[in-house]
Amino acid sequence: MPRRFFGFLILVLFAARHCAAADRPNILFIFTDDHAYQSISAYGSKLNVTPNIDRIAEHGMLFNRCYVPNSICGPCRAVIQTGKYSHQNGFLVNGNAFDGTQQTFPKLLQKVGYETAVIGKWHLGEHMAPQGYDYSEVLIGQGPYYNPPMRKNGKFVKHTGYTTDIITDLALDWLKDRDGNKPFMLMYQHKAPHRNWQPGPKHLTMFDDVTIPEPETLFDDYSGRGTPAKTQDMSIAKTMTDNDLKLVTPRNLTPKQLATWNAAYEPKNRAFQEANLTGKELVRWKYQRYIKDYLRCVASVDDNIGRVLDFLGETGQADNTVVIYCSDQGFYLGEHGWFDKRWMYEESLRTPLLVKWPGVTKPGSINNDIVSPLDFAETFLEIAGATVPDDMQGRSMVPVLAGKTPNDWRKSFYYHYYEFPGWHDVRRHYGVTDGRYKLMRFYEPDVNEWEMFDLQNDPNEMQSIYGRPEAADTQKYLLKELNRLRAELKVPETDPPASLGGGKDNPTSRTIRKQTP
Ligand code: SGN
Ligand code: CA
Repeated sequence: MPRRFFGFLILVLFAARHCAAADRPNILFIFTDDHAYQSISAYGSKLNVTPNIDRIAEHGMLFNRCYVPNSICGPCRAVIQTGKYSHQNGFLVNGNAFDGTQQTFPKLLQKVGYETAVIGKWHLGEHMAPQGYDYSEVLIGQGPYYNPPMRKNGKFVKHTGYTTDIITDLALDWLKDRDGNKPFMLMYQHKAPHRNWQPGPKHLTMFDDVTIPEPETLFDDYSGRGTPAKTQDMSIAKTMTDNDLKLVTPRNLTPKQLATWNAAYEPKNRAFQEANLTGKELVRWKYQRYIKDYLRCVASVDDNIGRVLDFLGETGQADNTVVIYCSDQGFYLGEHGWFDKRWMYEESLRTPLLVKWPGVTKPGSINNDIVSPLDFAETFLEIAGATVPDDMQGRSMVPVLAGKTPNDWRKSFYYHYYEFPGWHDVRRHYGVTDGRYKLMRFYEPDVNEWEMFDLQNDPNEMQSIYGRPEAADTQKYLLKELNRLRAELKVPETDPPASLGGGKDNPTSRTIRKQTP
């Protein structure tokens, strides 16, 4: 080949790649921790308004059935990185170390010319910079609500201020400074509204003069379910600490932050002490304190999301950016008397998902297909024009986003939770749902029980219908579906050792659970 022609070819290839890169949309992945769909106005919240999160719904698609494969923080994040279930990506419980050398979607995006960054909560092990990112600035472990130490590309840095604001400032700084020649994929990930729900200085007295409605099931007695619901440790009545309830002051605030904090909480706490509440009235007070602090944290998230959406608009990037809003799982806002997550019951199985993709998602559309964070890696790869590897276990949602759900889209979903023993005493379980019916199995030797629900007749999942003669056909069909999915997804018969926490090589094998009797 003559040299001049070769040089010309290189130029054409470079230009083609560059144009293709510029044409492909940016991906802004907004992620929160423990944000319940019940507290988003686009989902019909009776508790609060979230005008900025709602902007994504107004211009995009809202998903009613986004189910997490394993309702807990680190495991959901590992699912998103890999497009694989916990038993395949090796991260089954919080406390596992994520094997960052494995295939992940950001690495594959880098290969096709995307600039990648993760800013905020990571929670997949913090000793090194996350792999697959051109830039990372992440909280260490859970991270605090105020004055967070972080790791910037692996190096320790310390910030002063409210974490939700800081994470947003860092995300905006990165967006301003980045290499504009490539499309970006930014994971902008909040700590909020995770326990212990410390509001920011701007929202400390929000909701002070209102009473938030209680959920119907705040005083659930668990009579319609088995042992696990009765033996959990996640109730507002019994599990919440003085720290959760802000009856003690936080320890890591600056003098100025502390003064603002005390000015807000001291009068409320004095009134509480004087009221001397007991029994149900005390639970009601705890619920109000909890939900208000939770909603205050959400308000700050929502304000900050508004700043980022505004920035995209002001810089002319809104039309070429896919914006995704999601949480690592749902959360109990007093339903069944609970906070926290972990269960395959609706509030923690379902997570909010809103996607705005200008020109693709129909503004204000509502989708009822079963989708999952398991599908995100595949979706992002297709958006970027990259090949989706065969060993990923989800499916690209691109046609779903375009309003053209394929006929063979999944009709049922497999769930599996492993973290027992662990925080909040929720038993290991797996199960299947088709969106209406749900079959769950708690599979440990000492608590080997099944539950089944019909969400149409019993949306709050108060009465298991497992074993009832009139439900026998449904039970049979769900069991068949469960076994089919377990085989298809290659779920091992015995829990992998990593389900014990503390890393894959944990030698303590005594609590490894066999899943079949
Ligand atoms: C902490 C919380 C728990 C919570 C886990 C997991 N306790 O341990 O209530 O379930 O995180 O949350 S706290 O007293 O430290 O707040 S997760 O979102 O990271 O999975
Ligand atoms: Ca979480």
